[in-house]
Amino acid sequence: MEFDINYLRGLQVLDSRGNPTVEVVVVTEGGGYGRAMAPAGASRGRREAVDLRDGGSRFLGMGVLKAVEAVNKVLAPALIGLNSSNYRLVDRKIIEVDGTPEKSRVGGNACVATSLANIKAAADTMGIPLFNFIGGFKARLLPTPLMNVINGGAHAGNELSVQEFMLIPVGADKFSEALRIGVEVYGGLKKFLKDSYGPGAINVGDEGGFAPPMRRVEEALNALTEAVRLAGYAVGSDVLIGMDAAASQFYEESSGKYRVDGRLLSHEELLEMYLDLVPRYSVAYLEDPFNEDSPAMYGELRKALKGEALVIGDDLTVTREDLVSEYLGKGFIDGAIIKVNQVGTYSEAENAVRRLLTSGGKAIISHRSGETEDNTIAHIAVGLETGIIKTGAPARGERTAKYNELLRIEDYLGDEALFQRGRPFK
Ligand code: 2PG
Ligand code: MG
Repeated sequence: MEFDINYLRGLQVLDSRGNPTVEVVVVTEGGGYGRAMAPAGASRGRREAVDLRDGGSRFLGMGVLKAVEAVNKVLAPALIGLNSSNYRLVDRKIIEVDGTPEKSRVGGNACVATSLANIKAAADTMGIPLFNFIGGFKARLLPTPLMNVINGGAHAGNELSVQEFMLIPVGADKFSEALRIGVEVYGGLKKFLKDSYGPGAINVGDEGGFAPPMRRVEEALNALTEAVRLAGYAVGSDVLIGMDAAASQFYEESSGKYRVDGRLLSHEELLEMYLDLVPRYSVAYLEDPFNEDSPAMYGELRKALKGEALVIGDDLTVTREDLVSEYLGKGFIDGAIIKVNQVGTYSEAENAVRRLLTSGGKAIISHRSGETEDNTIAHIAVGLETGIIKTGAPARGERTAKYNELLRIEDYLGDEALFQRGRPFK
């Protein structure tokens, strides 16, 4: 049978931080070829799938030879002979042979690379782009990009507590135009930071955004606002602003408070801070505004915002269908970040996306801070028609790999391509 997997092999390669990661190649009887690489997060939710790392001194303990061995000795024998296009069955087999809730036996890194390589091999066997395999020939919606242009938190060597400051180019009719706006504002920001903070301020962090020596949330928001103006656009209509606080990272268990801008804030004080910033800076998107053990606070914020900005879970929801369903149902969140490696297999991530989209929620297909040149998430965003993608600054190859693939998909779709001007954030 041409779709049957007849070759499946893992390899240790490097990610964008120079850490080892798992690559998997799948080939089908019909000659379909799929290759995928596992990304890696720095600010990880506690309930995420666990990556298998070797420990010891080689690669500073970050090696993945154990995970690669699990691909070659555990997953390959179980999957060879299965029909790759029946990817839900393939993923179920991965889950079954791993047998742990957090994929800790073969490793989440082994699982995600295998699962994604499999769908790519199936698409290639059919001779169609991956986004068509995922969403059929009706899939034609290009996503609005959330572009992280100022890096802080676990992604940068500066003192910003908030991890990501994003620009959201909504005043465009096409993905490529939105990307152009993003690139121009990124350029404006570079100039502003250099002029205001000196040349060291344009060094970049893990996701290609600048990592200026800032201390306060408002400094970053002011810089973004200036950058938008310098590029000739208007904040609020052409460009909106988003923040991923990744608040678990600056939450102190001991005091039960958040360390932000050199202050210790209670849950309520942090909520007040967001309520103050949102209208003043056209903030339309707030991700992980509270620590992952305070879901009800997300609900409080969402209620108080009255739709002015989206409240989005990431560490809170870790791409699990049960968690997105629960928190969306309770009205705590407007939607969730989707990272295949948080949950371990493509079909589990797809389940979370479908649950969100069919329940009126937002699903944001996302990269990790540790990435590779793998561009699969571009196809997942278009295939599942989520309308939103988060994949970093328009700089550094592992980030532009995704943007460039979206440009190719837009070009391939031609007049058929759809883009929602402003829409995903109303
Ligand atoms: C996040 C991600 C990606 P990391 O928190 O949303 O931007 O970071 O991959 O480090 O978890
Ligand atoms: Mg996040």
